[in-house]
Amino acid sequence: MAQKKRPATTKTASARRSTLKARTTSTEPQPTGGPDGGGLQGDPTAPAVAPAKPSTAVGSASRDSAVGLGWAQEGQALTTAQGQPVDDTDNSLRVSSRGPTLLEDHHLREKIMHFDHERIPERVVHARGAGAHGRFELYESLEDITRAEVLTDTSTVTPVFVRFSTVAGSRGSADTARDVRGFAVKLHTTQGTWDLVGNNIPVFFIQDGIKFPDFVHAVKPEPDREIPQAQSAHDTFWDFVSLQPETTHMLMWVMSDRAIPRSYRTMEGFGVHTFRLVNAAGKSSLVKFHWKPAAGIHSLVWEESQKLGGIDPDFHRRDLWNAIESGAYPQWDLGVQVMPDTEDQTFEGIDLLDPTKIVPEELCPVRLVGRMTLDANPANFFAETEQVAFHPGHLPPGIDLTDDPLLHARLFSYLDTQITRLGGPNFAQLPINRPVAPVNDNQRDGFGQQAVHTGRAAYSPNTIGAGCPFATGDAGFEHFPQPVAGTKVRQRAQSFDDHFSQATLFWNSLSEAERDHEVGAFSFELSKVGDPAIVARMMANLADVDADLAAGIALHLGLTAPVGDPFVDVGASPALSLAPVESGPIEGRVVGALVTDGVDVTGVTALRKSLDTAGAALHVIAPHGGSVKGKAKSSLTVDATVFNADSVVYDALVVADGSGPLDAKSVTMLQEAYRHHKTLAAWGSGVDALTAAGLDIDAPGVVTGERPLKSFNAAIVATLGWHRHWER
Ligand code: HDE
Repeated sequence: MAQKKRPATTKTASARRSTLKARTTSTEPQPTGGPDGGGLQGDPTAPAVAPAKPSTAVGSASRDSAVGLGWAQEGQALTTAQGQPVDDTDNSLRVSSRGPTLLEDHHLREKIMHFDHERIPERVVHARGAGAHGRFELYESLEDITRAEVLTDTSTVTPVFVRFSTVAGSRGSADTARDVRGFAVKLHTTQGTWDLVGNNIPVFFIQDGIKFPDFVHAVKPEPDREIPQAQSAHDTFWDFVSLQPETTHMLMWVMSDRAIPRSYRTMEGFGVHTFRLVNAAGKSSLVKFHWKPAAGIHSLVWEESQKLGGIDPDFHRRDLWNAIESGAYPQWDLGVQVMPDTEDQTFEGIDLLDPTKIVPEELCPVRLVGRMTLDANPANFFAETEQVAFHPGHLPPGIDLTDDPLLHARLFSYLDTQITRLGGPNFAQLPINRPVAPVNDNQRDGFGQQAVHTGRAAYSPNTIGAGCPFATGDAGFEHFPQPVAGTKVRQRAQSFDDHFSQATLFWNSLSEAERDHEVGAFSFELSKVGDPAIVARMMANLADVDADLAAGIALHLGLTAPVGDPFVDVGASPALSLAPVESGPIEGRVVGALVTDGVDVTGVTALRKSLDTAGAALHVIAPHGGSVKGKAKSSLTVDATVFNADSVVYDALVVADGSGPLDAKSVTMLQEAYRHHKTLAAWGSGVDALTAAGLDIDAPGVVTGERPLKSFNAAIVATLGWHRHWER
């Protein structure tokens, strides 16, 4: 997979610090207003009056004024929710020090009452997630095909909030489970919020939203025993998908390395559905949206992802947080595949309304137009990441929908689910959800109303409010006037019937290592299914994808592979493979250095510098905490000990000269990193530790040397840039 070629726009650490400062100082209430009845009075989270454009400061900074940090907590003294100073919060009011507690203790009752109601329902899907603030900058105008300012005005900096998630697990489940990842982007555009609520996989399991509750019930823990958590490896999931062959293409993706990403930063994002862009002349084009990660697309290996589930269930959340805190800001380029809006809405024979189909990049190249940078962590997880509410129908003028039946069901669902999850219809007023564009919507009252609306005219038309707010006509969002005619039916189009050709295309496009992983994943999952009839049905479907795939799985399961009837001549799409074609960037990677007393401190320090320059971090791992001694009074601070470190949390391991002999745990870590195809390096006597661990020091991805010269450190950086060494 080619890496991105665009220049980086990463900010410096000092810029990051000033962003943080801005976040903690923007406590001033903003002016409010609008024509009669339109403003939110006394709402300290309201944005400034009708800005023509959001601030050109970085996205997160302009976002901060809306989030209104500081408003919720003022002054130094502890108070009740009513602002009454609290004398003592450690002892309840009682009759004598060992007597009954008094109902009169309002502070106790208020404190416990609030605590009792701290939880809100988690999302029914995508419950487990992590978010970040950032900015989107357009570098190529799409004026030819859309009138949306966010895609035409290259001078605008659009604030964004992104939430990544898994689908099946509950809010406390492990990050690294095999699953699709949600990739939901809220862009606060000058013309209202644009939510691009996508996934890291470009297709979906089902073609019609009416099947979504069935699919989700099948993948979630089984209802009698509530087992298993965050896993598809169980009977009900495979029962459903084996009966629903339209899932086959998506299953190929979910059983691939895409479903166990190394990091949120190393995932692609996809809008999945075909959307429509409409230009100023009213001409419509069909588009698919892509996010291409600057850090490349990389994954874990299955054993690693399983172990991480126990060793660090927050692995992805932590990685995102740490990358942003360290200034290694995650970045993606926004790309569009643009296709003509023809009468049949197909492209090269592919039905663009079928969400189980991709348009291969080789048939329709992705045009890169802008860059998203995540540069600030949330100030409060609940207020922002948990309360953010996305909706695929939040679109500015110039971006529009198509008739994809999955998309239409989503348009209903997202608004509906927030009412339960966020407790009423006013969730758009929550700071994280408030548009940067001015809001004047005539909506009034309801649970959780934060605004003090003024004026008498909350209806339209009116004269009492001088006609305000008024509908904007052509300047507003106009639905594309697509002619529609037909008979009401419960039917799918015939052009949705092919469920296998692109599954075969996907298989054909994988490298040898990726195919091994695919076979391994199917074998693992089906080995957990208790009902042989389900496995047999699934094997029959997979035989229709590819004979080698079915044979490989059958071998693992001890079965005879069925004979299928796969499509022939579907070719391959090289863009679907994750196999890198060159060494890529290593920003945000973490290298563990195994050391003991006697270590070559100068060498470790030089390596740390080289990694730091490339944006990666080095952690010193020693048999004990504190520091380790080198030669001539030098020492190194220890970041992790062999007791609390594990190979799976590192991208590479090095053994420094002067270290050793290594303890059994360290030896296991080296062997595991080797088995997981990671970069290993050692210099001086550290090389002996690799040999003593039984590792082949001449194997690909193993860097050894006498001394940590500049060229040696550069070789480690370059080797790390390949991410994994599958040849081993
Ligand atoms: Fe969702 N989905 N979905 N989905 N989805 C939700 O909305 C739904 C689908 C996606 O970080 C829910 O606010 C239906 C496709 C993401 O907050 C809910 C259907 C794609 C997120 C819902 C789909 C997605 C959600 C749960 C079939 C990729 C997390 C909480 C018609 C293009 C957003 C919520 C976040 C969340 C319904 C299919 C992506 C229940 C009915 C296809 C990234 O409304």
